[in-house]
Amino acid sequence: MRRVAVGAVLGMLTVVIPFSAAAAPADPAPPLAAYRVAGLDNSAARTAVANQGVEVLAGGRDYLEVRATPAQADRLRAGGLRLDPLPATAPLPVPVAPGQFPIGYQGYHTYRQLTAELDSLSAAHPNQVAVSSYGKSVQGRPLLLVKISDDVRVDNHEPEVLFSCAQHAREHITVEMCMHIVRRLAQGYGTDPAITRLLKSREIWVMPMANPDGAEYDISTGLFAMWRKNRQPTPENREVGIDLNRNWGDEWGCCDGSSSNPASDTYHGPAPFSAPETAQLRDWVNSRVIGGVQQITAHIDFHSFSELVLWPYGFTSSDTGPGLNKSDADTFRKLGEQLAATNGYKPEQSSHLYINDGSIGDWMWAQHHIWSYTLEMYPTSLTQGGFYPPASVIDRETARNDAAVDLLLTYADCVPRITAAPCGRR
Ligand code: 0X9
Ligand code: ZN
Repeated sequence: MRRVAVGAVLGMLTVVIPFSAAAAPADPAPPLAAYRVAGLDNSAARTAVANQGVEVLAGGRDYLEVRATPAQADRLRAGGLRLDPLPATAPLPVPVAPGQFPIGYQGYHTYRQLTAELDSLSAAHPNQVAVSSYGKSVQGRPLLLVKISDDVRVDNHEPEVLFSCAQHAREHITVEMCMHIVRRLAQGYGTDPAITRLLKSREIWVMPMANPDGAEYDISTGLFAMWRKNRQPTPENREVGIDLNRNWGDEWGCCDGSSSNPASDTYHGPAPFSAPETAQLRDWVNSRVIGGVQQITAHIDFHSFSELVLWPYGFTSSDTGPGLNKSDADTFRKLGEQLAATNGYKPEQSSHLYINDGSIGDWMWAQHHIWSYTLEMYPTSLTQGGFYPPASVIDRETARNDAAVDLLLTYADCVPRITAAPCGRR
């Protein structure tokens, strides 16, 4: 494996971008630099920047943070935009060993550490925590599934809630979020009355690492690879990886909210559900339809970074769309705003950030009418560590979402009651 340090300085980090030997390109990859693009005060402006092929890392009310080649940066400037380079503010992290998190990051879980901690949690709480898998990744890693309830052996038709994490490889803090949920709920059962009540009336599912191959690849050198996609080879074009959150089958590739270029970080794959990681997650969610009724009523897909609460649709800038009427949109907004009030994130419809098609949230709603939110965790900027905040923030930033998690669980019996709308399905 040949490694090319491109010297892309990203806030806290200098990033080393790896190339597999098989994929060694004739020309070195153009250097990427990080910028804050200012003055983007509407979704159309942000989507236009995203469609230049730059890597969108984060976004807010009137800006995006991107990585761009010099040519892309010149094009954006020529279009009248202001690009502020994001400065390097910290030295390169010190690696410990290939496949391990660097110094300062060891509170994060590798895949192996994740399975070990889940096993010990289920051994300590055998009635509350059951660990299984819903399939296998491209490279054969079991896709981990955790069930949490008052008695996990019984399927008793209570409202079910799903939390999924780390569809995107480098968003390691989301793995910690899912682990924190499992730990807090398991340990709180029988000791914390509110958690005990929730576990007695809900069945909770957690997928702590939806893209294990990508997450492991991201730390495979001992430094961070800034990897986002899965690790699925696309042999004919010598690229690797599908963006799982562009590979879902609702309005897949419809709307310039993803890329058909296998080299892109938002490559949507050759077909909907062409990634085994999305296909098997889909199959598992479909399997929760029992007696014609989808048991899962609410869902959070955790991402980082930007500190946002997002809801469907992502593929259209319209507030309504197929199967999503005005009343649904009001409910999404109301609960989204209440979730955001608990953690200080910014609430908005997903497409209002930028258009994205083929996302998990759009599919969950369109296919199953699951109230699906995307939470973009800490921080808000590359200058605070971007995808790689130090492990010292994990406890604070995962506990920051406790109230949001509990609120979603609380409303899971009837989310529309938040707007006094009827509960039943249309
Ligand atoms: O673009 C994405 O996939 C997510 N942001 S990230 O920076 N983590 O890549 C946001 C997707 C939100 N989509 C919907 N909720 N529809
Ligand atoms: Zn993400």
